[in-house]
Amino acid sequence: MGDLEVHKHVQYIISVEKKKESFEALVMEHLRMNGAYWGLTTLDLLQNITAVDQEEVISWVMSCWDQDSGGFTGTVGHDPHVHYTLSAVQILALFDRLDILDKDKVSSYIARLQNEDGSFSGDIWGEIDTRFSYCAICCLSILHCLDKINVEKAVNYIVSCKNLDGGFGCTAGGESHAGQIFCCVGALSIAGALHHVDRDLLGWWLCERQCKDGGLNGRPEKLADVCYSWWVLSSLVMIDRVHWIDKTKLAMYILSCQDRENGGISDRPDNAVDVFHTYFGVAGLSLMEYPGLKSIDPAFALPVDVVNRIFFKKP
Ligand code: GRG
Ligand code: ZN
Repeated sequence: MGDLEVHKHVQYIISVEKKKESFEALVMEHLRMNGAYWGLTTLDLLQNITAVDQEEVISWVMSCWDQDSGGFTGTVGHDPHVHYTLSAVQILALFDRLDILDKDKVSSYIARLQNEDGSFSGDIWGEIDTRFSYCAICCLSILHCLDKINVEKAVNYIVSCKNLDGGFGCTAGGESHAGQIFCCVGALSIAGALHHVDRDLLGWWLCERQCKDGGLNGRPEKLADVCYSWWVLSSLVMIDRVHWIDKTKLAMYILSCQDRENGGISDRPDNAVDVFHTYFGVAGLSLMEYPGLKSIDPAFALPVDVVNRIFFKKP
C-alpha cells in the first residue's frame, strides 16, 4: 500500500495557495478563508507550517476583517459569516497571534447571531443550522468569550436536533448526517454537555458507516468518502468509541486516495485531489495516531499543541 507522501502533500498545498488565477481558485474564491484554514492546518499536522510566509498570511486574514460588523469575510470585500470567522480565528491560533484580534468586537458579532431559541444564524441573512452552533461555540471558546452567549439555550437547541437513531441533523427533525453529528457532538463537547449524547446508540450508528472498502460514508446507503474519515472518526473519538471501527482498513483507504505523483488526497481512489479532502485525510490519519503527524484535537479541529497553548498558556 505504501506510506503517506508527506513531502508531496506539502508541495501540493503550497502550489494551490500560489495558483490563485486557476479556475478552481476562481469558483472557490468566496471560500478562501476556509481553504486557507484547511491548507494551513494540514501543513501544521504534517509538521511543515514554516513552509508558508506567516506575516503574509496574517496580514491577508486581517484584511478580511469587517470592522463594522466585527466578523470575518471569505475573501477581501465579501460579506462576513460565522464560518469564515471561525476559520480566521483558527488560523490566528495556529500562528499564536490571537493577540492581534479585537476579541470584544469579534465575539459580539458572534453573540448577535444567536436566536431566541438558542440556535445560531450563519450571518445577517438568517439561515439556521447546527453547523453555525458549532462555529459559534468553538470560536467563542477559543476567544475565552463563551459567557457572551446563552450556552444553556445553545445546548438545548442542539439537543432538540437529536434523532431517535442517536444522530443529529441540521435543524430539528433533519436527517442524521455525519457532518452535522461532528458539529453537534463537537459543540456539546466544548460546552461540557456530552451527557446529552447516548454514546452506545450514536457509536453504533457511526461505526456502521464503515464500508467494505474500509472507507467511511456519511449516511446509510451512500458511498465512502475521505472527508468522513474526519466527520465520523472525530465524533467517535469524542464519545470514546473509536475502537468500534477497523482503523487499519480505514488508514489503507485514505492512503489509497493519495495522488502519489503530484500530491494531495481525493474523496475516493483515482478521483481528482483537492485541499478539503487532503485536510480530512491527513486529519483522519492524525486521529489514528499515524506516525510522524501532530495529533489533532477532535472538537476544536486544531493541533493538540495549539489547543493546549490556548487554554494553558501562562499570561
Ligand atoms: C472546523 C472542521 C471544521 C468545520 C467547521 C462548516 C462546519 C464547521 C462543518 C460542516 C459539517 C458538514 C455538514 C459536513 C458535511 C459536508 C459534506 C461532505 C456534505 C455532503 O453531503 P451529500 O449529501 O453527500 O452531498 P453524501 O456523502 O451524503 O452523498
Ligand atoms: Zn467528501
